[in-house]
Amino acid sequence: MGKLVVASLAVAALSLLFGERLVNLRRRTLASRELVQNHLPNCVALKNLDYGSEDITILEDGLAFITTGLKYPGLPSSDVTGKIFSLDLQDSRLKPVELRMPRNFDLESFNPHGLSVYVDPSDDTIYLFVVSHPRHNSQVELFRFVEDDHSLVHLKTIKHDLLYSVNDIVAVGVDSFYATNDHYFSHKILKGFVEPFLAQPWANVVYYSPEDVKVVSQGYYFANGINISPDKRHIYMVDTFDQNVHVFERKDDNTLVSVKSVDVDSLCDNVEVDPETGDLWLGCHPNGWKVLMFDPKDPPGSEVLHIQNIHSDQPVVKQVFADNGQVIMGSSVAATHAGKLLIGTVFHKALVCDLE
Ligand SMILES: [Ca+2]
Ligand SMILES: [Ca+2]
Repeated sequence: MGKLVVASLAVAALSLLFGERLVNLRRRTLASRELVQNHLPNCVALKNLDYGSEDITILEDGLAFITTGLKYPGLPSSDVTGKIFSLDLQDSRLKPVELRMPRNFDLESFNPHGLSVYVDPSDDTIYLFVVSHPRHNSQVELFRFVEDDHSLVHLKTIKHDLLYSVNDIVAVGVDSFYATNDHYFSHKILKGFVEPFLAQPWANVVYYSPEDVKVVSQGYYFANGINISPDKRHIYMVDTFDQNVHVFERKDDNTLVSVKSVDVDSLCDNVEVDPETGDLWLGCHPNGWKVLMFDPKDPPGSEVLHIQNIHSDQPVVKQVFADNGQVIMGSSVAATHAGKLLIGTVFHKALVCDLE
């Protein structure tokens, strides 16, 4: 049965049967609560990143990669084309550098979203996996990073029927990864109007390798950020609308077994993992309505959460930064290195702050 037929039948049946439950669920998915300002010292906006910095990841040596210029249906965006930046956190100038893209790559339609970096342990080659939405489709672009001249070599474009509404990925090999599909539908209208109305847990996590592609976990409202523990044994996935971080154990065949979920009480987006402590860092949206109904006079705020001891019986979830949107709107990612915190956003600026 086609997805369109599923949509029509489901709208009719569910609105009759579960009207009230859906209203309650939507209320939770767009939750808002009183946001008290909680700022960090010495925050400055990073240069050249004024049109979003949806995803950021930092290598162990302090080299950060940043996607910018996302165009996502229903959210504010600019006409500026998508780009990838690097930022060396060891260099006190803290100046993001635009990575030179290969000539054979279609820059016009590049629409970068989630990203992940894989460093090949055999030769230290740095592979960049970037989710892109050319013409609102979903595909993964695989690049090799050339540090000497700040450029990217395009290796391949990965498309697959199971990669239909990809938000974020985490690489686990030179050409394998886990990806989140944030929606069930890929069509703009169904995705933007029908699916939010239905509010069903139809999002999933997919494992991809050239030999094996499969859904490895499903039943989420909005599968968003995904990342991996430093020992590579666990996967963390954020369900934004359910306000949870899900913890999975990886099996030998790359399937995932659910271990637990941790309530974060905010609409979190991407997740980064500290390579030394294994702590999780989350960029979150404290008010979903304000993101969707964007009004510069009443802007959406930003919130950064830090989770310690996630595998223990009592994980500690702590708010590290909060702003009502006057300084930074729509935080989608937070990542740390050597006492610095980078905060990226869906469509606004990126900040670097001192943690103490
Ligand atoms: Ca990511
Ligand atoms: Ca995301």
